[in-house]
Amino acid sequence: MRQVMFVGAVGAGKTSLIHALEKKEQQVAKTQAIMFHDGTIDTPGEYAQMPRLYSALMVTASQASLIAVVQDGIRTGPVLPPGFATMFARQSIGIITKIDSPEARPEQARVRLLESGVSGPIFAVSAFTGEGIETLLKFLERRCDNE
Ligand SMILES: Nc1nc2c(ncn2[C@@H]2O[C@H](COP(=O)(O)OP(=O)(O)OP(=O)(O)O)[C@@H](O)[C@H]2O)c(=O)[nH]1
Ligand SMILES: [Mg+2]
Repeated sequence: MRQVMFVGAVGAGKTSLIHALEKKEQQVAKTQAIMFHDGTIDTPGEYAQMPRLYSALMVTASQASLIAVVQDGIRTGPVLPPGFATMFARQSIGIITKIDSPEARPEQARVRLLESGVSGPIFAVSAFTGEGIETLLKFLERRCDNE
C-alpha cells in the first residue's frame, strides 16, 4: 500500500514527472493504459477527463495510499470537475508541472488544484530542470517511512 497514483489531464506531465522522480532519462510517450511501476501508478489523462472511466480510476486507487493530482502549469483552464480528488477516499496532494516555462501560471494552477479538492500540500515542479523534484521526493519518502 505504498503506491502513489498520478492522475490529471492529458499532457499534464504525469509520465515526465514520474521519470524525473525515478531519475529515468528515457523518452516519454503518451500513456495508453494504467501502468504500475515500483511505487508509482501512471494513468492516461483520458481517465481523468472522461467520467465514464472514473470507475477504473477508483478501482486502481484502492491499491494506492496517496493520490497525486497533477495540474499542467501552462494550460490552467478547468478540466477536472470540482471535488475530483475527493472521490478516491484517499489522501491527496497537488502537483503543478512545467514551472520552467515562461508561460507557466502557478497561481492559477494552484486554484485549479484547490477546486479539485486536493487535501494535502501542493508542490510546484519542472521535470525538465528538476526544480522542486527533490522536495517532492523527500515528502514522498518521508510519508512512506511513516506508513
Ligand atoms: N516545459 C515543460 N514541458 C513539460 C514538462 N513535463 C512534461 N512536459 C511536456 O508536456 C507534454 C506531455 O507530457 P507527458 O509527461 O507525456 O504528459 P502526461 O500527463 O503523461 O500525458 P498522458 O500520458 O497523455 O496522460 C510533453 O510534450 C512533455 O515534453 C516540464 O516540466 N516542462
Ligand atoms: Mg503519460
